Amino acid sequence: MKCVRCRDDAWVEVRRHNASYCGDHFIQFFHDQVRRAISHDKMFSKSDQILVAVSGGKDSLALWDVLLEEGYDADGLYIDLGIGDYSSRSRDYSEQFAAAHGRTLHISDMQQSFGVSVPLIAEQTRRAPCSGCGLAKRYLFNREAAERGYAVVATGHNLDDEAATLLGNVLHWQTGYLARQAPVLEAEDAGLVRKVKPLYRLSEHETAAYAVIRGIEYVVEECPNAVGAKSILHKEALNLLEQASPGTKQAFLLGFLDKARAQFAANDPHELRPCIECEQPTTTERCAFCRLIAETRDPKPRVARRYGKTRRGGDRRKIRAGDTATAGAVTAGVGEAEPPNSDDSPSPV
Ligand code: Q46
Ligand code: ZN
Ligand code: ZN
Repeated sequence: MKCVRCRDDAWVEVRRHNASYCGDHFIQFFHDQVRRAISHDKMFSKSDQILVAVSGGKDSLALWDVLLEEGYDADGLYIDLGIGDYSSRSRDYSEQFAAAHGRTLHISDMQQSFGVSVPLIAEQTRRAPCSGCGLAKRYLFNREAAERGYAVVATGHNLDDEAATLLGNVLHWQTGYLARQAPVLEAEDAGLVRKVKPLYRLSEHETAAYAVIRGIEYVVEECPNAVGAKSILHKEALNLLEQASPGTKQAFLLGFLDKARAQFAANDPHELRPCIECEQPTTTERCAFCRLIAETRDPKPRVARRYGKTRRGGDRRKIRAGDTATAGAVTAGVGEAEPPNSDDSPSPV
């Protein structure tokens, strides 16, 4: 396999473009794709202060690296979710990257700020960990960016993430989420900061290759809560299609953005107002994050259900005094104006 630009030995194959590149030309290709996304979707300019949502993984660190290489003014924000060793290691990689590049990494520590962690939220509210986690991340990225005066939040969502999210949303016809699945979500007066995804034209394989070639050290292990998530199944399904027909994922995502998204967006009116507790934008009186924290601190007792047999042999639900569970009926957050991947799927940054 030879590089299509210089005929040297190729390191990375990009089948959907029917091309292979040596290390140097792959880095050029990667930059070209990021530049194209930024200009095509008018994401930001050199005068904007950008806050990169950093998780310590390959995508977010590759994003931060490419933006700095392109001359953008980009700092990082790491949210410590309190997920055991995984959080400690990913925080270390994020801090190492910031120190090596002489950039500011803001840290938002959920335990310190709110006295909760993702595992505690999951345990107390009996929601899937990724549900509370995704909601908290969307809330905190927006709030930290707004309070610190950043013009835009950039996340490391890649083509695989976006195509898998789209597939999940289509399979369940989540029209509200489809309306708000875009490489750019505009700022809104109510305190919603602009969100952008400059890597949405690059695959997961390509962001990993970029990180390796650039010598970026990142946390390789997955969050323990990612195991068994629906979005991984959706990625596998799309990988099968991609293998048989390179370009399928890109055609699926870009076709949606070009031809269908506007129709969903036109039917998605929403009005934002400040949360009565934290003043962050929400569509409800008290935002979903404030409700989530309150519920974690003070779980609502709820009658649990046990199953018994009916005379026909079917299941009958029996209620027993003293059984408890939580309602867990917290819906979208700040948040409400932007889509989670899905309620129980990982939300990478
Ligand atoms: S960190 Fe959070 Fe992810 Fe872990 S709990 Fe799920 S959403 S999987 S990208
Ligand atoms: Zn080359
Ligand atoms: Zn609130």
